[in-house]
Amino acid sequence: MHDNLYTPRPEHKFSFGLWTVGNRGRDPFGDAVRPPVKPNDLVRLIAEVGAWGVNLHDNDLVPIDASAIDRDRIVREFKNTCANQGVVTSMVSANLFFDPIFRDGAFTSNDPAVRAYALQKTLRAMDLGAELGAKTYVIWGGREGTETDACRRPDEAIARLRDAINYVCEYNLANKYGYRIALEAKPNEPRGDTYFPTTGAYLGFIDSLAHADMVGVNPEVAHEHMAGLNITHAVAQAWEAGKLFHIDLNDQVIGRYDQDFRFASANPKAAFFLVKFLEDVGYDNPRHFDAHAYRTEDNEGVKDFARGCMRNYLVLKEKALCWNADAEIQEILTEISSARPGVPTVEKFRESHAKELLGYRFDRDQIGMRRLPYERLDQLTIDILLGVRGRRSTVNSG
Ligand code: DIG
Ligand code: MN
Ligand code: MN
Repeated sequence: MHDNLYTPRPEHKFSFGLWTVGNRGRDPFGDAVRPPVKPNDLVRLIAEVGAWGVNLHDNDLVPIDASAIDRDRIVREFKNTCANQGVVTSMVSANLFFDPIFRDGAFTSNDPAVRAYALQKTLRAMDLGAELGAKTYVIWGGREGTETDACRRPDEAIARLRDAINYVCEYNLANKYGYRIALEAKPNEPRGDTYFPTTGAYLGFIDSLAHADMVGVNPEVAHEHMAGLNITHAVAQAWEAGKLFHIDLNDQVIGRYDQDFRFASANPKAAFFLVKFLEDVGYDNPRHFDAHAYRTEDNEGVKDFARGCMRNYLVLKEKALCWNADAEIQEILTEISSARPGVPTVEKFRESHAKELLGYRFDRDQIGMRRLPYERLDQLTIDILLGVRGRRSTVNSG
């Protein structure tokens, strides 16, 4: 009975990029270990494991030098496969990082021709995504950065990126594509330092855009972890600002290169609080697993990887329900945040309130004595995560 709780369904909006389940295991120190899988077969794999959507960069599907006729045939066949498999194309992006022309960036490159080519490639990727029905367009500036800041002033790079995104937004409007543009941050790799290294940096940038309402963020777990940050805090800030348009779920050991591990496989506690947040607030945009199988896996292992991403999300979703339903946890939460009779609280400013606040004498010692049983609260969380407490536990919970 319980396992159908962990069976992915379309309403979960789980998606995988062609480059994730199609990852061949290449790394900086080793060649591919898995045979290539064609995009249409990857869509079949995505359907087989029970996911809802597929994402792609332009060249994951259409080779960079494909003729117009080949491009149209490839797109037509892909659309048919997606329709037959019941898989939606939920997000699209342009690969502005693999071809050598982008070795010094794309939109922020010093070379005006490179910046123009990056824009052309982006517009064509938007056309492609619109044909496939995608409604989210992700911009990940993987090469937008430096190894030495001698190459350009960072404020010039910022201005170039703003010009490009403003142009993209105008193109979106002119063609009535209806995209929401999601900016994805990463602190480094493949560049030594990447502009806009964190989700917070992008949140501080979006309001300077001409069409800020059309632009949000696509936080990635591994990327915030690489920066040593708390992914749930970054996601909460984006949500609170109405800018959480998309999310890249995976996992990562802090302080390492971009590991793109199976979701929740490295730090299940951090993943739990992220899932709890997303479910508590009713996040309803795609849940994209931007991750890949261990290099040690064969193509069957890739399915284990994909199933594990979705299973872990759903297991943690159920743990969040247990946590929210736990009477002792809820009692602690009420106790630690209750107001005190007769003691002022923070309210909207008004003269009379400020007068009362200024005239009140806070008893610091008495207030400071409130117990904060966070050890107990966190242990209850760990007990639920380890399965010794909660709705399914048969053990007397300690
Ligand atoms: C890497 O984390 C980036 C690229 O794979 C892609 O552009 C984006 C969308 O998931 N994530
Ligand atoms: Mn990544
Ligand atoms: Mn990503």
